[in-house]
Amino acid sequence: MAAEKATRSRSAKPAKGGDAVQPAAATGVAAAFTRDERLDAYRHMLLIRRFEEKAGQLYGMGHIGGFCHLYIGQEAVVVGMQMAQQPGDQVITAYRDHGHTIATGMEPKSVMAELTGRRNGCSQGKGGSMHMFAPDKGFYGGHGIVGATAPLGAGIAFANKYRGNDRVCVAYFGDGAANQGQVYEAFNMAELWKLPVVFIVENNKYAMGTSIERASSTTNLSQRGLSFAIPGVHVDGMDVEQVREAGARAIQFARGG
Ligand SMILES: Cc1ncc(C[n+]2csc(CCOP(=O)(O)OP(=O)(O)O)c2C)c(N)n1
Ligand SMILES: [Mg+2]
Repeated sequence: MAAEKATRSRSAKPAKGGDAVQPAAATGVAAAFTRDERLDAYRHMLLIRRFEEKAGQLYGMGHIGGFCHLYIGQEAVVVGMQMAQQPGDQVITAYRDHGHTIATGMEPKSVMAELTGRRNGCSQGKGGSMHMFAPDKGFYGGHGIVGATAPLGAGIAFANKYRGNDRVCVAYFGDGAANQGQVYEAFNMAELWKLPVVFIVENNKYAMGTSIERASSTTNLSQRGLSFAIPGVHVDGMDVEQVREAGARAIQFARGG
């Protein structure tokens, strides 16, 4: 009872800048969301959505230089995964990274300052949209090279295993990236060395202008790891509860080696 009260008062605050998504209170992988967890998830998804809408406007007005890839529509993926992680677990993603920076607890002001090229941005205004970084929050970027987050994520997981720190790295990439050779080299090493890494394919059905049907010989990307003995599940990325549940199972599996 006392523990429940403490949880309530902690998460009853509105999501504001710099609040990371809270890890799930329950340890069971199939546990249902509590009311507070639902609110926390909703507030973070909404924060990311509103942030991205503003970023899109500012880009259109010419205040954001270079690239600006928005995460609108994919909010439930990073928020659900973040809830499934434990403190200390790491995240690495490609260039569609504003949602990941906010979910891991980066101050939205410093993300916006980075987008608009200011010195108080999280990368001193020199990285812009694709190159944000906050290792103190377990966030390892923000990478412009499509597919590279698979081997980089496996590398972070290799370091975790070497150090015996019990951390898991969650490595995101897109459906287009899933056709790259380096992804499969990383899959092979990850399974061969039992690295604590979870690969998340964010399948938004397009890679630039090319649909997945035109670019991929098989379109159920969750099965791409099977020939390396890596199990995978297809999850509805619009459903934050499904994402957390599947993510918690995957993370538990990866942490077990
Ligand atoms: C190695 C490499 N090849 C090509 C590109 C050019 N490029 C930028 S985005 C993109 C499509 C990636 O699509 P996907 O992985 O589905 O990610 P999404 O943009 O849908 O999140 C490509 C080919 C790149 N950045 N890096
Ligand atoms: Mg895509």
